[in-house]
Amino acid sequence: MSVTLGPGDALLIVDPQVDFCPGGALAVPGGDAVFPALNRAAQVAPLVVASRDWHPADHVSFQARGGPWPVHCQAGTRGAEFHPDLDRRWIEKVVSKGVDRDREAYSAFDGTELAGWLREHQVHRLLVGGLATDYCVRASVLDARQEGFEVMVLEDGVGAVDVKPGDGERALAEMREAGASTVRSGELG
Ligand code: VGL
Ligand code: ZN
Repeated sequence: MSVTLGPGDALLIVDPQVDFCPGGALAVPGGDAVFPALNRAAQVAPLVVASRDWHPADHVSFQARGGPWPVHCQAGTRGAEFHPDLDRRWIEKVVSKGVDRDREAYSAFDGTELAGWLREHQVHRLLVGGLATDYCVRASVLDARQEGFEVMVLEDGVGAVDVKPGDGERALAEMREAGASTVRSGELG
């Protein structure tokens, strides 16, 4: 089965950042394996947008404040940068999330101008990949469905934290349940 991208389609790359890749502060196992698929998708997508986790130094999600996570994706630091393996040439728009010190925001739609920007660009279908499947990809896909977008998840372009084994698979099942389909980068034309 193949999927042709055209007008009305956009690729959303969720948090393709250094800290979510091996060697980073909150690494997804094998997280850097998503880049070949993401880069292939970016090359054929008519429009590409990326989100970034962009936290203040004392963010509520950090363990020092009782949150679940080590310090990660602190705005302006190396760990918050897009991973060097990401082909950034096609990215037209970057949205930052998790910027309020007292509020967690996993979804790329949460507190950002993303939905409006996509509508302004006549987007009705989103191809979504990035990190991590079980947190920010999941939340972004569920919000995208709520916002009325068609969604395809790029299966070889996502990676899970898997705090509990199977979290990534369960998240994918939830996204399908919400009406998202899945596609592999090799099927894109
Ligand atoms: C994420 C945990 C904490 C993500 C962000 O991008 O999936 N996960 N902050
Ligand atoms: Zn975060």
